[in-house]
Amino acid sequence: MKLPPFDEFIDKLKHFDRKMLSKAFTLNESTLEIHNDLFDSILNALKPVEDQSLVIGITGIPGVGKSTFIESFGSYLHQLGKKIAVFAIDPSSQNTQGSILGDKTRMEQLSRLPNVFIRPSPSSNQLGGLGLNTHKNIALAKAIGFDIILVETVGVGQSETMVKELCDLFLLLMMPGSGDELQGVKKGIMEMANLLIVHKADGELIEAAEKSKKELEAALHYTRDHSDENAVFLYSSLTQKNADAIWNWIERWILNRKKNLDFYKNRKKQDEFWFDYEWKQLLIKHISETHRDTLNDLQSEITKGNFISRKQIIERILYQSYL
Ligand SMILES: Nc1nc2c(ncn2[C@@H]2O[C@H](COP(=O)(O)OP(=O)(O)O)[C@@H](O)[C@H]2O)c(=O)[nH]1
Ligand SMILES: [Mg+2]
Repeated sequence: MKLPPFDEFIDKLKHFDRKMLSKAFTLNESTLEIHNDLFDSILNALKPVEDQSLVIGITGIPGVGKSTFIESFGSYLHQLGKKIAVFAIDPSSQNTQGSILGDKTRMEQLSRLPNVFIRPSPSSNQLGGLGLNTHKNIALAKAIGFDIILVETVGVGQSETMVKELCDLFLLLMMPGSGDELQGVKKGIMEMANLLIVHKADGELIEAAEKSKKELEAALHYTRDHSDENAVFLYSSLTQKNADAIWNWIERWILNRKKNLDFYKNRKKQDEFWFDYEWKQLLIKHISETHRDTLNDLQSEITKGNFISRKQIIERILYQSYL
């Protein structure tokens, strides 16, 4: 990878240079340690900024319109003068091919706007199945000075929990339609969401969308405290109807969270979560590299049908470490 001198690199990043942003994120997603080191130096060099960013996680079943929502609502936010970065997180999928193509075409207009940067989900194969350095990409986007960072969950399963650990506000998109359709959303996700949006509230779907909104509000009434009570909106990515109302709600909600310090407490907890995640990942990587032979030996024992106790695994690995 061809890179400019460090200071020039930093300067270009501060000016939202698309090519440089792309290179920087690649350094983070790379499996090469020197790339990761350079990325960390960049992050460190940019670090002491006044962070005004807002990270919004967006989830919902495939086809609910997450990518289209980002294109539509992102364009609305851009009109308000916001600098926007978009990421996708997909820890479960082995083949993200479809989503990359889908995201690219769905976010075409948005991706061309100035001060907007879209990072498609990395192909996990290329990253040895890990490549979950999205939290660091987000840290860089914050440090550079993006105002709004949108994170789309691509896979199903783990990704919602991961995104929850990355965002200040968790938004769930729902299909218009009643009870049965809602079951597509896993239990617990609805409780995790701070804001619910019944999407595709346009054309023939308007009536169904309004009905869903009422049902959701009734359901939430029993599970939520009063501050969250009205957090169900209708939206259409085609008409952008309610974009103002949604954005006003978000601004007020965030302001409240900042006032009562929950916003900052949540970020601190997330930093701790990712530190924990990171050192474990690094340890695994380190051990699989430095103890390849031992691990291979143990594996061939298993293949032969031999029993290996946990204690043996630990002893073999630690014994070798202290040789
Ligand atoms: N009628 C209508 N269709 C939409 C809207 N948003 C997205 N769609 C359609 O829903 C489908 C899935 O959208 P996509 O953004 O790829 O969903 P994702 O899998 O959740 O990212 C596409 O065919 C979109 O054109 C909307 O606001 N109204
Ligand atoms: Mg999508």
